[in-house]
Amino acid sequence: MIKSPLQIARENYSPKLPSSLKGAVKIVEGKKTESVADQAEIEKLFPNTYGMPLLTFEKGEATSKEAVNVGVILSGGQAPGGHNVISGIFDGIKKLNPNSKLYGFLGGPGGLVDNEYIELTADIVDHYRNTGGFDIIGSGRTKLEETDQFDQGLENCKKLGITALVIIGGDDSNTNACVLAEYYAQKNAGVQVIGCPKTIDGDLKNEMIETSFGFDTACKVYSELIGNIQRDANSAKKYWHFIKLMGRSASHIGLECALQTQPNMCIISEEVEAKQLTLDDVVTSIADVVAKRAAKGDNFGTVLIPEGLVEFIPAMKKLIAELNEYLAHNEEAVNALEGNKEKRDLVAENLSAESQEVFNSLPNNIANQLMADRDPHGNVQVSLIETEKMLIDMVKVKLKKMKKAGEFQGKFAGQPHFFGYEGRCAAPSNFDADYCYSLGFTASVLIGEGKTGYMASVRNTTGSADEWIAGGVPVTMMMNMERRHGKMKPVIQKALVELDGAPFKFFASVRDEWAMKSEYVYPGPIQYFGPSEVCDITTKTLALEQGK
Ligand code: FBP
Repeated sequence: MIKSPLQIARENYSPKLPSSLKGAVKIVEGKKTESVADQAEIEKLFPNTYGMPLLTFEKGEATSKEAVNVGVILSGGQAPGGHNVISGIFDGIKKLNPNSKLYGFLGGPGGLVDNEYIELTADIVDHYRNTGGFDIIGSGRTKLEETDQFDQGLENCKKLGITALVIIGGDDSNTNACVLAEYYAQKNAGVQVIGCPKTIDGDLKNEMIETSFGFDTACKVYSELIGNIQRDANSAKKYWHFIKLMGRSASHIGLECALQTQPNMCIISEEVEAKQLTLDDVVTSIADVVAKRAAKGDNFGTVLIPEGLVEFIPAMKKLIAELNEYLAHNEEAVNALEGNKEKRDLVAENLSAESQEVFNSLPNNIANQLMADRDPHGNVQVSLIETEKMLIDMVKVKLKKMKKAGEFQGKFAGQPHFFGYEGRCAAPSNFDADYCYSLGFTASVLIGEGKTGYMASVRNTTGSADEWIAGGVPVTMMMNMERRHGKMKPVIQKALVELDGAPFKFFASVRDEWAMKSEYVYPGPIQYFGPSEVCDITTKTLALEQGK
């Protein structure tokens, strides 16, 4: 493989660890925990893993540990730093005992069930240190939730002598990891399960998990690109750039990128829902800013759009729920039809009058995209919906009307963009490289201490890495009951943007000014080597949340 000079230099980067993980580690038990809601139901469903104490690590006395065989799984979408979680686990279990072994299940959770794996030796791991991507073992979206899969997985672990699994994933994957931990504990199967918080979306966070890994790098990459586009916009002064950003339901990525780049507008889905805005309200708010800027001669600008926006517009949300329900039972009948028009007509006939009206008012391509295949969790694949193009078209129509009414004198030319895959496999920033390595190392300590049903946690992340607080959080602590596929299920509570949180409040206090001025910020590319205040900086979201 030909490596770039940066790749070669990054291979030699030593990720920073919290001081408690540097030598021998002592584990300190904190208070017993409770789930965030629905305590009685969750306790009943997780009799073996409910209520366990919080754990933190401190410097301790060296003790000898037996060798362990550990299996690791990467689950869901890629996020920068996954390879460092794996190298952290590898170094951590070798520190416990040099004869420990690490196996990687291939292609996501399905690899555990199908017994597809490789042994991750030093040669392999060294090759991937501080690199982006999940290609060391691949990832996948197979859900681990059936007891058949658990039993098959257990059999495969037994064959390899694996006594602990680390599942690196988002809220759904960690929910499933917790169910698996409970199942194995109940069976006395002798396999521990530890989770690790991954997702660029930033929606797996709470009091004990400050951020999911990958969010930092992905946002920095998107912000670099947005900054470049803004500089182009401010130079040519002829385009409005509509930039959709990944993040699934939550708008954390959009908000963070706005804080980093100061665009003219950033729509926050959670606010749209709270204010019960319609699609027309959103379009009008953009058209108003376009018209006001045009009045001072600025026929250009930037609008950031979270990828999940359509799901947060109440009428669209209702439409999507009806589509999910109808398609779940009638997918074959719809797919049997040849043309998209026929498909749309059949689907429309089976919607409520209100949803039918919304569905029929959408541009055809958007209606088609809303009918496309669901992901394995039954959700609309929001990354496939071209909201950015839809909004450009709708704003154009609105401005035409405004022109006729004498409310807009100017030009409007929209350029659509979608940033998602560009950032998910970028080389991890120093923050993600350090954070991920620490999470992996933390997982190895939890394994060495015989823990199960815990998620690796590293806190105080706006401080220097030395002062980071490593430990474990019982996954049941993050759970509540939610309706999924028509049934109440225990799931990790998804963290959406809080409208009374510091990041949003700050944004809300400055956005009107950003809308009219063109005081864009150009963050430039991630820096890996150089002054710490440039290279080790955290996200604005974390800094604001922690009052820094
Ligand atoms: P995870 O929640 O699995 O981390 O995935 C994040 C994400 O990048 C979302 O932002 C996006 O909607 C989705 O994955 C895209 O999925 P796919 O990779 O299957 O196209």
